[in-house]
Amino acid sequence: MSQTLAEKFYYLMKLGREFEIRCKEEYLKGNISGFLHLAIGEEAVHVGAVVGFGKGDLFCPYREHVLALARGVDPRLIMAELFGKATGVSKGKGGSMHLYEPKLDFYGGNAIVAAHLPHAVGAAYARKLMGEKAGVLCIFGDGATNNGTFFESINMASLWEVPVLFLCENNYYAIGTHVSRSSALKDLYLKARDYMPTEVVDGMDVFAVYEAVVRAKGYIEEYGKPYFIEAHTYRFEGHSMADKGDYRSPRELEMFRKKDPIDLLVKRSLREGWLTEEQLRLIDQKVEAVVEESVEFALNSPEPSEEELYTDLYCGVCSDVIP
Ligand SMILES: Cc1ncc(C[n+]2csc(CCOP(=O)(O)OP(=O)(O)O)c2C)c(N)n1
Repeated sequence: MSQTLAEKFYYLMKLGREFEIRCKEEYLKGNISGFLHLAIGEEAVHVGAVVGFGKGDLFCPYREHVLALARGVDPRLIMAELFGKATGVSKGKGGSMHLYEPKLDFYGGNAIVAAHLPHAVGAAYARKLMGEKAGVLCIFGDGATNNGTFFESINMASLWEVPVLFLCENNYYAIGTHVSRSSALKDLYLKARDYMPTEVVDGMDVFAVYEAVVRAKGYIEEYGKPYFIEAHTYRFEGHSMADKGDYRSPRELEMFRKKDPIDLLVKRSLREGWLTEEQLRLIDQKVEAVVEESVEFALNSPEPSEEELYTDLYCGVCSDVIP
């Protein structure tokens, strides 16, 4: 079991890491524009949570490439979306912050901090009304817990008893503001403790995240009620490509780099005999090929047509404007 999981975790975390390193390169070449928020350093939370939760709806914030990959969204369609191409997962109209794949119950990618929390509660309410058990996984950052919609959402989820797992990814920063300068309560799980069961996990340890999420999923399925996890993690890059992240000291960065979630998984897997050097090398080769193929696909894909500007809108108003 641990062996199979270790292999799956390593593949998805490494895919997420290499995919994002390549995104950074393509952004610098000018192939990707707009916003680009990387999750390098946070792969254990994203992969552990998505694999652990399994079936159910997934709502997430704008730092969602690795979450989409872990969910099974085709890497080629994600890369094409980042390139703004018609073949992209959101037809090239969403970009990095708006990856969306309803076929996989992936409703993530939201630009407005904490705006997806009420959506997640609404979806969980709908699931409950339909008599479904699977529930909803809702991921958000530490900064989001200072937003009014956070408190409204945990209140309604608790009051209505809906199956939603709130997963707070505490990477200590909201853009350049440290959590100690924005939150009166530094232990973020305390904000939810009076409403639902809470726990804190080491977000650099993919097994710890996975196990906590499996536990939480069992709870929300059995009782149909919400649950809250705070995962401690770190982003190695700036907030977005527009941010160097130099409000953090080299010492702090160094300290967290020693806890690189992929390095930790590799060391543990070799020590426990779950994976060999040879297996790791083969997975690396596969990852390299998948990333390369996704860039080729994106480069060779067409731009969206002009008519696309008028599709997938909320109402028919724009149909009068089509040239
Ligand atoms: C409602 C709202 N307020 C402010 C912003 C500007 N903004 C974009 S990202 C961000 C920081 C959010 O930090 P956090 O929730 O911790 O997520 P992280 O970037 O660390 O993953 C802010 C304030 C926004 N997008 N939406």
